[in-house]
Amino acid sequence: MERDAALLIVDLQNDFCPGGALPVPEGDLVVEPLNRAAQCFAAAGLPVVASRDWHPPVTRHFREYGGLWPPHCVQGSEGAAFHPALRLPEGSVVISKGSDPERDSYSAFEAATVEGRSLEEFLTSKGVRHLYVGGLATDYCVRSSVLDALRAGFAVTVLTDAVAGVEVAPGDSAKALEEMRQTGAQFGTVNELVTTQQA
Ligand code: VGL
Repeated sequence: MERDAALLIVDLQNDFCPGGALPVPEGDLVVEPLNRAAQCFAAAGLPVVASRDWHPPVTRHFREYGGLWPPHCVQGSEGAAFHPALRLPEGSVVISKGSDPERDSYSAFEAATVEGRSLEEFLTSKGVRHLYVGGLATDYCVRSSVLDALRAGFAVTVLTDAVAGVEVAPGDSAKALEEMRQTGAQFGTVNELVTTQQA
């Protein structure tokens, strides 16, 4: 990776994995490649950011209150915890989103650090210009985060072997990836990253 790169791991939480409240089929398969990617970024001294969905129990995001989804990732619950096999390197930054009960907040660019800094502020303060993105779900939070990153002027590489989609309708993930590509995202894989880094 370039010196101005950072890794964004989107919403790798229990509720989005098999057995969770809003499971992404095979969502847990992205844990292993993202562990390798995170290790690679940390070893290079580059930032690793992990976003999490962090909803209050009552929010318009949930079906019962007018939204699309069953309750998931409620603040402090087991479902909102990161997947137990996810290994975030020391110094990784966790950002939370979805706490405003009036908003869906799919995008990590709506998330904030514990100190209340936005993702964009954090990345800019670190001199980051190129974001590598993996996580869940391709057709919702990954999509929104990637499109916002491009709009904010970052170069974006989607790690295609480290994303998985909800697929409310079959083909949603492919459609989302195509939209990201047309908006300017590049595609890569964790394997490529790790191999180039070792070379
Ligand atoms: C997500 C659906 C609802 C996601 C969040 O993380 O992609 N998907 N809320």
